[in-house]
Amino acid sequence: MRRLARECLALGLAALAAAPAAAQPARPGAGAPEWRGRGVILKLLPPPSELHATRPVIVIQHEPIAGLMDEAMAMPFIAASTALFAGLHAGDHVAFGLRETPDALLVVSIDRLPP
Ligand SMILES: [Cu+2]
Repeated sequence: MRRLARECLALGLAALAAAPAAAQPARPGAGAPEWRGRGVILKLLPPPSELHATRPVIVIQHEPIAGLMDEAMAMPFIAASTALFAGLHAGDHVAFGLRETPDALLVVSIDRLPP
């Protein structure tokens, strides 16, 4: 279980490292989420940050995501836009949407839930 979580984190970080700066523009047309998850925000990192020089990153302690990740874990995701972070803080419980794009698995929506 722990090993899987570490591998997923490694994959997430590899994806962050591979995401080209050229793809930086926020994508309002990112489209409907392919997966939906729930979790707690650990970090909101507008660029530049310790995890990415040019793209916004959110670190989430997420519950299992049906069809994508069978395990709960803490991991970073690239967000489609820094604007998604407005009004949110570390510790907030959120529901979020994910969409696969050619350069990254993107968080395309974030909604705060009651604590
Ligand atoms: Cu994960």
